[in-house]
Amino acid sequence: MDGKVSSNAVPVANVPNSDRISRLNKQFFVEFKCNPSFYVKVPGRVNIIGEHIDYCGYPVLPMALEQDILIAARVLNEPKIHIQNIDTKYGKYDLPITNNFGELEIKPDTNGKPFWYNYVLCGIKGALEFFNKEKINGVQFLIDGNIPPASGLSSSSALVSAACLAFMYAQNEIPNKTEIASLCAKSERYVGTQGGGMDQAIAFLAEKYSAKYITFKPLNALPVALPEDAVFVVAHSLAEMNKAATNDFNRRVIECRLAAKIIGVLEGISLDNKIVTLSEVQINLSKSLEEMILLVKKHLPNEIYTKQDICKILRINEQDMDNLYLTPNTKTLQEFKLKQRALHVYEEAKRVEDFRNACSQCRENENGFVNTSNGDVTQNGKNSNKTLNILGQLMSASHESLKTLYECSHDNLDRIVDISKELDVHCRLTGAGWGGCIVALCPKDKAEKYIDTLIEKFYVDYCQLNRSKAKQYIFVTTPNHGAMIYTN
Ligand code: ADP
Ligand code: NG1
Repeated sequence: MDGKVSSNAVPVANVPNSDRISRLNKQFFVEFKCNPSFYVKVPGRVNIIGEHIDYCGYPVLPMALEQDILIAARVLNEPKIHIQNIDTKYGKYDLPITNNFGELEIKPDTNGKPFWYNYVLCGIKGALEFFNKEKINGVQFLIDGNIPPASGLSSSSALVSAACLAFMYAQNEIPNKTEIASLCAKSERYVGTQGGGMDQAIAFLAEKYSAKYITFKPLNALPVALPEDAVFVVAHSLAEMNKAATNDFNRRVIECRLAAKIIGVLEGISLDNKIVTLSEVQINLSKSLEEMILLVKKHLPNEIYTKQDICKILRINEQDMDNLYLTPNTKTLQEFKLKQRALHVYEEAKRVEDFRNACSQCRENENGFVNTSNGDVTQNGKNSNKTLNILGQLMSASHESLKTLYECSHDNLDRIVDISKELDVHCRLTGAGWGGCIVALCPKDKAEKYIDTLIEKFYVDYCQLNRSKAKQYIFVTTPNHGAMIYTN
């Protein structure tokens, strides 16, 4: 970074004139008795398909939302951090930075749930570790977020990423998008979860009007043109789940690690004691996803594996297993589902490829006709119905797999999926799950009826909400751009 601005740098623009910025300025003055010197904005995201596979090394297909985390910031000449939130339910936090920046402690509350400002500290810790500066400026942050929290729309990563970006800019650094995305993926793990990097990647690499096909190693984001005659509807299940407060998320991560290790070992790959992902094993074996599915069935036939079973296969003792493969919050687990998790991952990775191919095969040419990959030229409407159907089926299959193989759905999510099916609309849970939101692919001409039906049948009848409240929980979304810095 070193002060140079690369062509891939996070964009800097003039401060927009908006009610939200005015409100933030007023509150900033009340809290800190001065004006902010700059702002950063980082969007949430909805993942269209490719769930729980980023941490296994497989590509995913998200898009950025309109909802975001906006930070108003001021640079301080002394090494202090003051963090406040516009929403008073999030208390303030003050920290003098000691000389030893590496010791910024990020600890949860006594119930193991992270404090909200831990996510901000993750971002700052990442930034501090990244550059080697003798003099570090302090910051005052006032945070305003409107991404539904703990709902699979990546509020936590937007908060980590915004804090990291703002802290870097306060040190006069304008980071490169790919570098800061990787840095934030790593630094969010200080909160305790072993995420794969999808959220931070789309937060920085998103572009307006297109979803992104994101690959890891190396990190890259290619545009995906979505069908023009459909919209994506996001609906909240009214159940929230903080990923870092339980071990459900990390359990899945380590189950995938163990499955990868066992397949690798039983296929005779020399892996030492390294952690490998399911995709690294596939690459190492030079097999297709279909062949990997067969290998899962061959090498992982059991419904349940105990710790002893796994140690026996890997020829290690339980202490080695704890130290080499488990996270602090999964060391007490005794039973693991390896076949189910690995099957989901390989099949979901295949669905992402199929989804992307279906999107690219249905491109309109200038004549209003559609060129398909097999050379057929068909009339737009007819072909597009077929594509929507393919995409929809893939989304429904993804949900079914997350529900049965990955066991990360929730009754409310399944209820929304069932109501959607009655209307022939395909949808799936998005984000980590166990609550949160669904994303539905809905033909444009059906969207109004679909939203009305969900309001009536799910929010009003099933959840007993009134209609006007219900409307806050469901929205149509289009792809937004990624993170920005605003200054005058
Ligand atoms: P998500 O799927 O939204 O990323 P997580 O469970 O990973 O959910 O993180 C949610 C947590 O992020 C919240 O419990 C809260 O601590 C923090 N958070 C999200 N949005 C805000 C906000 N606007 N202000 C303060 N903290 C927030
Ligand atoms: P959400 O639930 O939106 O925070 C999490 C992970 C992603 C990915 C998805 C499941 C983090 C920060 N995010 O997203 O990396 O694994 O679950 O696909 O851990």
